[in-house]
Amino acid sequence: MRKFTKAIILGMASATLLVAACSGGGEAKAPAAGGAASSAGGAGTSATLTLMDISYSTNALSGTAGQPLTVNITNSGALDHDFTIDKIAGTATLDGKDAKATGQDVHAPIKAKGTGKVVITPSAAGTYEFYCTVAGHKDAGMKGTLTVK
Ligand SMILES: [Cu+2]
Repeated sequence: MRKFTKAIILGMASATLLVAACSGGGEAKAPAAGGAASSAGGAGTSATLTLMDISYSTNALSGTAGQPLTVNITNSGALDHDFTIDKIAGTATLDGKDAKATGQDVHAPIKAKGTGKVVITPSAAGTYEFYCTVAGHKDAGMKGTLTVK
């Protein structure tokens, strides 16, 4: 009687193992969730701006007060150009260095065929004109508006 009971228990145990083996090993596992969603990254936004002879690739940039706006600038022209904002409260850097200049809160000169990374963290919402200070360039159309919300 005791042996018989033991055999039943062993039988049940091995049946359970078989079921476990089937359900576990058979099907291909779905890829783990996650990995699809890219991380939101840090705060702030970025934009690209190309300086040409004589225009900007865009006349409209936008940012958010208190958050860094990174502007990746490429000068594709044969002339030196710049990206300048006379008055905007906050901080601004060009390639990691303070981009403030006399009379200008942002002044980022970019040599012909050069590049630069401007990071502006405006402290207040508003609209700010950006332009090229090289004589005649602003009048020729090298200007635009940065809108900060
Ligand atoms: Cu210019």
